[in-house]
Amino acid sequence: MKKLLAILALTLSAGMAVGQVTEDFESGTKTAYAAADVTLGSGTWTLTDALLGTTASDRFNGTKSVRLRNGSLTMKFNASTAGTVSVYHALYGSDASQTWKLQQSIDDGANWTDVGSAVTTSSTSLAQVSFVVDLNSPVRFQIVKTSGGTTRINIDDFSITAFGANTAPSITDVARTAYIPEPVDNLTVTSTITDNGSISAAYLRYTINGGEIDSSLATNTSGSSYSATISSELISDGDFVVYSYSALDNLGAYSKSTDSKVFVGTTSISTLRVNDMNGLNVYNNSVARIVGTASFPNGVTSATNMDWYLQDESAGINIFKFGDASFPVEIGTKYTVSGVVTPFNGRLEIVPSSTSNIVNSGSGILPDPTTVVVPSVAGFLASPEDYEGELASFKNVQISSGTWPATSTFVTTLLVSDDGGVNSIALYINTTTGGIEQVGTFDVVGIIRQDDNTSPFNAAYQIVPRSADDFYPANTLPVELASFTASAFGSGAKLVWSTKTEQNNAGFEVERKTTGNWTS
Ligand SMILES: [Ca+2]
Ligand SMILES: [Ca+2]
Ligand SMILES: [Ca+2]
Repeated sequence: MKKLLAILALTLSAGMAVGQVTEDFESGTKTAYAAADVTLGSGTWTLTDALLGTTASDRFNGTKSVRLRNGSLTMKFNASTAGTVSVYHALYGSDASQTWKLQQSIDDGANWTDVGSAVTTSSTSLAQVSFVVDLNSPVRFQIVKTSGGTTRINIDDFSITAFGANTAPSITDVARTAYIPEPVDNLTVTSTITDNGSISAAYLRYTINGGEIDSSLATNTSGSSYSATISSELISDGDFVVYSYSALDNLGAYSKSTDSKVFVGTTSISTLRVNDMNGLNVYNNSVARIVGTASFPNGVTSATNMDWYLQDESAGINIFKFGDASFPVEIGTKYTVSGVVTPFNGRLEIVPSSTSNIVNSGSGILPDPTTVVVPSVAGFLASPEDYEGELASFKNVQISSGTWPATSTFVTTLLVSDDGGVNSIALYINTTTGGIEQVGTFDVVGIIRQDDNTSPFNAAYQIVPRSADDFYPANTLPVELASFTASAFGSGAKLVWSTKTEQNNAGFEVERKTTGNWTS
């Protein structure tokens, strides 16, 4: 194994020397979208409605990439020849899928023609795409957005090989056979690997829970298709697996695919909620399956997109998906959700690719959907990230800034405080939730949402009630039932209930009636 890794390391540098033009977008600075030239390592480029992005929502290798909105990035110099053009692309932030194309000019940028077909970017993981050009004369290139309007993509590591040069293997279509690998099954990953010569070896490289890199030899199953597995004996429920394909060609040129990241089986929500020192979630772009109870309904905060919350015994998380704003979600029902771990403005989301990845599992016993009773606004502000995504209750607050809107068609944010305005938190209300004006002191229940677009993402938390029923007179926040079921039990009846919140509650009194009045 050590020998293999040494060979891979040596050939990595050999492979990189092949490129005639390589641009990693690391050396320039451009912070505004307005069209301007920027001097980069390879030469001068014109970025039109594009900038060099460095934020947590940008996807890049290194520390920068181009963030392209509705424009283009264009070389202002020629490559002397061109064999293959390769480029990495990914969606910016949570932007929707969009398309772009590569164009070439053989007359110093006077006229442009398309190279290959338009490319659709639909993933938030950087993926490489290659275009065969094979032109033995000077040529320059540009990338132009062709759809998506003001949605954005990131472009990185643009490279042009010389005409006739050996190119490293192209690895595409890296795919797991199971979206969520189960601990009892081998984790099988397939890929397509092509080369201008031939492939001498291909491997699946992986780490489990951040351990040492291991690899398993890939089998050439047919044509350019490869398959490799990680044994089920190596993986358990909740394990975090990072893997990629690597390949060597007959001349020793080496390629590696971008990393894929997945949690095996079912993962607790708190496992996913780990941020680094800059407030960036360390599992960004991983795929995970979670099981919990719906704590916030769909359709309250967005008329166009799915936006609700799921909470398990450990923590809460936002479930977000473009479209499907009317997908039915019942508070208190258990759901199994699989999707991509995606931080957005400090808010941790699971983004399912389809509603088929949201399964109502409500017939089982509900996990206890504990509503966190916040000790005080000051207590909340001491560690707000502990509450983000969870249903929380605040007692004895007053509006400390802003005025309850007069109309019933509003979205507004007020500040509320329980200590006369010394410490305050935002209260988000809209048509659904703000129907009853709160005067004086009151209690309120809501999800803790975050909307902070600046690292380290430790500000801009707000309470978002689920409906007008989430407001209560001061210090009277009552018991909220999460579930109540009755079933035959011998000649009697078995009653099972769980609560979301209990304030000032002495206990429960069960009454029954056959005919006439209720009796204890
Ligand atoms: Ca870069
Ligand atoms: Ca080759
Ligand atoms: Ca957060």
